[in-house]
Amino acid sequence: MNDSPTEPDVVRAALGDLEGEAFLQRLALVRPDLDEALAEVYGDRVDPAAFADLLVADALAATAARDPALAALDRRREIDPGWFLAEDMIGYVCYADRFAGGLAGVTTHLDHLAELGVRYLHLMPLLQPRDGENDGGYAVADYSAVDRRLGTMADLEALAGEAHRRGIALCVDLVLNHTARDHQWARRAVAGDPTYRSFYRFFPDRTEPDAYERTLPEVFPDLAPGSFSKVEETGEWVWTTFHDYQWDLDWSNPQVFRAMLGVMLSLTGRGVDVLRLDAVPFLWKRLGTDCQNQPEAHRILQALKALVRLARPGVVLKAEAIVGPDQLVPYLGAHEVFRPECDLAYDNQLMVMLWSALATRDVRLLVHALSRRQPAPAGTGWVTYVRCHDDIGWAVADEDAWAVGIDPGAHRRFLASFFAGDHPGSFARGLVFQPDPVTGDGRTSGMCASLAGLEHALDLGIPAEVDAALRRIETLYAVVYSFGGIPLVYMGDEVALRNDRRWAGEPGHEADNRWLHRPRMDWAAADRRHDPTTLEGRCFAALRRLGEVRRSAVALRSDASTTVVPLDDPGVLAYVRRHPRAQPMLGLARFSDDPGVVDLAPVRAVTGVDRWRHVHSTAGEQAPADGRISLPAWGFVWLTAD
Ligand code: OTU
Repeated sequence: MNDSPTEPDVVRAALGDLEGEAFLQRLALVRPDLDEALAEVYGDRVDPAAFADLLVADALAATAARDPALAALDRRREIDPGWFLAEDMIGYVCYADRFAGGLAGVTTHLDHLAELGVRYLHLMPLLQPRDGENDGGYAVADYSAVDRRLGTMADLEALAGEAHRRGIALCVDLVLNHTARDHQWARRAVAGDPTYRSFYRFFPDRTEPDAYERTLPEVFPDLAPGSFSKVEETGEWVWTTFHDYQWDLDWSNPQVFRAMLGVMLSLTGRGVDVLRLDAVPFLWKRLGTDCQNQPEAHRILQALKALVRLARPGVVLKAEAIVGPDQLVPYLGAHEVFRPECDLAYDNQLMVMLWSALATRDVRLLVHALSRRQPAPAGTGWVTYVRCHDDIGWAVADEDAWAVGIDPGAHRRFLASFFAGDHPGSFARGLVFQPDPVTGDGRTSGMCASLAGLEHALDLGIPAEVDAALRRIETLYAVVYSFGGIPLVYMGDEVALRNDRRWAGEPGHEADNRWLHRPRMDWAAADRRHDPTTLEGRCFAALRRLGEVRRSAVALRSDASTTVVPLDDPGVLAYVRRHPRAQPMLGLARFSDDPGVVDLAPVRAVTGVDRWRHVHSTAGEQAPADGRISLPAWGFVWLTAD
């Protein structure tokens, strides 16, 4: 008897008739994508069809072991594949320990998230990292165990179960570009085991590293210069894009692919719904390039997606690719021919452009950059955000800046200086992260509230400045909640948490000022969230309300289209959201210290809509009259076609 996992009898024996039939249908759907991708990437190393069979067997075994409750969730999501693009998907991201002491603590704090309407919870890296410095958990020593400081796999399963009962999807980081140098694979490689030596990229001397470095940018020029590190035990060099303790995996090795697939199947088997795929642009290296966004990196993701669709049809993949817009949209499958790849990607560009507009009080760069971007392909979406655990890299495309008459280099340097509070008149209180002595560029660390001026305003003790800072925070989040994508609240922003001034005091953090914006949750502050006379109460009420309104607005779904409309006033961002099942909505956000009146004629020209009705705004009811609407300083309005 042929026991190939693609034989109907084998599949039915493993899964039963009904589930077996569904698996075979999915296999028929994804197998062409899988074969094509594997042939291109691994065709010279293995027989692609035999390798595909092996992977399908892994998928079959994982499907057979699927928990019935998770299988039921898969089924529901197959029926409603746009589940994660819905208007009620509101996200929250936190470190389990800094939010609530660990996984069990997160489970008991889900009520706090429920108040914000959260239906998507991203927990920062939670697998067992190396001891000592571990880049906030992005140096994994054991993919099969939960970080013992956070809890156990059983705690993770319990958390996923409780989240599902509350309708919350759980997102977890998967670091697939590199492992810690303390991982078993790396230890065995250093000990000379040929199987594991081929998991990494070793070089006997500097010849090849030097050749690669001629075109490789540095990710952490200050913390960890270069992209290769010396292996003390053997005297060789190993590829380390990030820190010297994070060893890049060699994805040209099919065994690496299979091992990581195993990790994905196992994590999703615990109830994880969304995998945040860290640093995906770096998976493939090619001499003479920047070794990012190579075609093979996309092929690898397409093959992984095909297998996830097969074994875990309800699971979503989120790309973390902090790259330019033209390089970014392909991670959502947008190639010449659409190829399923990741379902979600971070909208890094919107985030950068919002902060740029905040500093300059001018939206022209934002409008230009976002107008020319390709939309997310049907069935996929963005994750929109104001802040995250990383620094803000001032990824302003040269051509976008020149197009609106700005010198890109000077603008990037201005932004780094403005948000460090160095620029005259700046209200921001951040720090420069990784100043690059070669380019003069720098990135920015800091919490949303501190970058938006709250710390500065409180120090000045001027109530009007405090109001302005709170309105900036609300307006940034209003755009992120309505622009198209799953809005992701960064832990603490809901109660206007400021920078952690003691960030450098924790061992292993002193050299990395991203810890400035990775505070512990201040539960005393959070306890004031229902008191409207407090900062926390004002901020929390604003974010909660944004969520409530979003949940009731079909046109704010992630899969509604977004059209940015240039206005005559450079201080106002206007965007129209359209969905076949709803009236169009119009979002207006004012990036200016002064109130103003906006002429909506350009919006009428694009939409044909004459009459707009108030839905929500910073300050009271605001309706247009005679095709004009007045906006407060640093305020927003959401309108719907009447
Ligand atoms: C990611 O970021 C994580 O978000 C960081 O916290 C990690 O340090 C890093 O990976 C290493 O695991 O360069 O400055 O295009 O920009 O993966 C942050 C993607 C980073 C990279 C991104 C990376």
